[in-house]
Amino acid sequence: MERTLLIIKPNVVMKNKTGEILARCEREGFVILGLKHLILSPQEARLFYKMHEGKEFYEELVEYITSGHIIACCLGRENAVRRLREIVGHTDPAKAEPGTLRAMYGADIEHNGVHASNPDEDPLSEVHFFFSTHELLS
Ligand code: 3AN
Repeated sequence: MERTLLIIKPNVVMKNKTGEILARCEREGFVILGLKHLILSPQEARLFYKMHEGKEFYEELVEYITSGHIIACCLGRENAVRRLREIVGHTDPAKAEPGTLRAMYGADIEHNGVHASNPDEDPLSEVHFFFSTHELLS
């Protein structure tokens, strides 16, 4: 079973939408292999978003992801990485297909509500940023 990482970002956690989003993922055939509720430190956030360092939105991205509790979730199913990206939708909620999570829960491109691992950016290393092997269902 392929694994990927979903993050529910602070404004969506605050709106009490975590259960809805996880239920949607389960309906789409994902198994919740690991789940954590946490606040990232600025140092952790900088490390997690290291590939965006230097871009004009980097500081704001760090500020947003550290602004409150997030949910980190390891999800598994066949073709998990690509399928979750489809369900999450375009980076900019205004351009996301209706019914995708960013269209439903994102506010704008800077506050787009959820993160899903990018197939080109080592999804498993993102999973293990948050979870050690013994914390995940096998
Ligand atoms: P995605 O999360 O769709 O793979 P990335 O990896 O390009 O998008 O960007 C990571 C995060 O950085 C996005 N989820 C979004 O919050 C933020 N971001 C990306 N592009 C912009 C932008 N042009 N302006 C503001 N924030 C952005």
